[in-house]
Amino acid sequence: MTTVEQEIYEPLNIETAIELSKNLQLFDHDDHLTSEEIGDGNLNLVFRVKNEHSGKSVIIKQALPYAKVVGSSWPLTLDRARIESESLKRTYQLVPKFTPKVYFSNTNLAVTVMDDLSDFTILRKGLIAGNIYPNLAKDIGHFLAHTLFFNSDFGLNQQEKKVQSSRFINPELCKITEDLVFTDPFYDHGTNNIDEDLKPFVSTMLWEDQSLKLEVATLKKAFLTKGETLVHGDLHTGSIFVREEDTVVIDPEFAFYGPMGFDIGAFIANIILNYLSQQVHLRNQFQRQEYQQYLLNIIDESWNAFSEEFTSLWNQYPQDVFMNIDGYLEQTLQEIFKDTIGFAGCKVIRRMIGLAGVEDVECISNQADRNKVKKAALTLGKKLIVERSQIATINELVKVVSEHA
Ligand code: SR1
Ligand code: MG
Repeated sequence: MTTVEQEIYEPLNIETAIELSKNLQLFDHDDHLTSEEIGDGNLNLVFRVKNEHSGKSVIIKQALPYAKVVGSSWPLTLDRARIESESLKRTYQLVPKFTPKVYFSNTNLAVTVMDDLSDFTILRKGLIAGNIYPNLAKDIGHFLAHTLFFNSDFGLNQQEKKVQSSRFINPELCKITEDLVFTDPFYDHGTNNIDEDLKPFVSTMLWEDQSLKLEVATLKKAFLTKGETLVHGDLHTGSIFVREEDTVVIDPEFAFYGPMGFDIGAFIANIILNYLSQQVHLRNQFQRQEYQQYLLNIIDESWNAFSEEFTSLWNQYPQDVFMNIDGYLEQTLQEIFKDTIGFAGCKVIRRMIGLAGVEDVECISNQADRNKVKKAALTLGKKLIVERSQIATINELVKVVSEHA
């Protein structure tokens, strides 16, 4: 039996999830509650506990002591549940509109209880279905500007930032990213998941290219060393919930103090992957062109919303005396942009050949079609990495992406 008082870790099941939510007094003891495990991610248990009569429901997320996607052979720290709940609480202070409210968290139980967003859809699924979300790009741009600015030395007291960064030391989850995003896909590594037919292409395109590896090494170094701000750390389209007009960002268990461009790069990479997959999903040429243009607009608008809002925050809430020096803002944005493109390239590549692919592409049942999309993605991902210094504006980035479908 799991009680709050005991605080002894054990994985929840549908019965103990109900028990826990009653013990937390989120429901009355005589309420008739239902519970289901709805987690479809790689790492955790997620329960929805609901009073069918009143309609009230909560989500209970619990970290497992291993990576669910692999099994108990891959042990993983429970501390990620603490990181996730602390990140959600901090983000809720900054952008409540885009963040689930946390009702309860407990480090020993590795549990976070939060808003149920059951009337929302996971963005990845919405994009695969070809849906349009008119506010998505501006919401993500706003979310990123506020979270990245107000957790950085530009927008947070610089001593407080040091204290805050110590609460988000996340070595095990960073190591997953260091391996799965920045290392393994660029070598013939056992964690990769590559169709035999694609191997010669991958070998020539990635593994034998020393100049590409030099660029990836530079990006990996930035990930390892640039503790600029509190990043979400895994901002793919499976970490975003959407309704027609609303956007909510979930799942920040990979949060740590890292480079500003990392989250934006992850978001753009996943939009790119959906864009490329629509070559197959949308067979009607007119519909495809229209939807792909919508996806290109998301890339353009999210960056523009981010940079405009970041600029406004920079001018209103400077924490550093140098922030009114001509050129400093432009130089900062340019550096973020260059990192964004490089990280996006790495993220695109990892999802095509590394552990944990994306449904947008993996759900293409015809092998030839799927591999065609993967080849286009690998070619584009590599170009983003090696040519990131030459892609100077968001319009140029959009043009490069549009040339690969
Ligand atoms: C073992 S975890 C695999 C991936 O799932 C998460 O969403 C992260 O992207 C991680 O790299
Ligand atoms: Mg996740």
